[in-house]
Amino acid sequence: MQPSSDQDRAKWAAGVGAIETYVHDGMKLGLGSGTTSHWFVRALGKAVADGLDVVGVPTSTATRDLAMEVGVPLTTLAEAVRLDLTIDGADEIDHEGAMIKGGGACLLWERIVADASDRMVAVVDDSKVVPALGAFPLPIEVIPYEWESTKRSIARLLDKLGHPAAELALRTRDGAPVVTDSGNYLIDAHLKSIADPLAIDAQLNWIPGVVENGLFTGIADEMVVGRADGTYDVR
Ligand code: ABF
Repeated sequence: MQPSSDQDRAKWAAGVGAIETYVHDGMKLGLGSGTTSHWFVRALGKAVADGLDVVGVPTSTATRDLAMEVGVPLTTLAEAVRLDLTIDGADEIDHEGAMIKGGGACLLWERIVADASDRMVAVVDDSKVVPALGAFPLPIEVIPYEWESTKRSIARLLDKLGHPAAELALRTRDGAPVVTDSGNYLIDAHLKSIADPLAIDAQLNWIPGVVENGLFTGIADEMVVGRADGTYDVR
């Protein structure tokens, strides 16, 4: 499969750039989710076919299926214990490396795998790099039980943290709630501009019913930014 649009070429360039820059024989890798990560996984499959010796832990059932299709050997965190590196996409990333993730509904597994990794590298096309996070709605994974009450608690906390008018919406598809790989729901918080990502990241998960949130602060060590002309740079 070849990238056919400018944005796909930029995503592909980021995935290939991450392999060229960071991946070598013997590594245990976290395999991200979303279309950019999937270009990375396809390129990794090609490198494995050419002799690269790595194993991966997928961050979603979709990435697991793709890795199996393209021949990337898989393992689990139970077996690998620690990973050398996770390579994963983002919906937005600021210049310090703070990210919004979860637009693809995989944030919980992504955070678990990143947490078990010595290093995390974000792969993004250049449209994802922003001066301040928040134009992309912040995904918050909640358990289905009494989710409306959890949503009200989220609204109260966001109000306290400087976002009084945050619009919160249960993510739906074809009129039904989107269900994550862990059987949970997602609430998308439209915050417009997030002044203090660290405070929100730190406090959201204290709310009973919130499983994880998509603000990943202090997790990405570096980013590979791809461009439509097939070039990339490492920041
Ligand atoms: C994953 O996929 C997510 O955390 C993020 O939500 C999304 C980015 O998707 P894409 O690469 O398709 O833009 O990385």
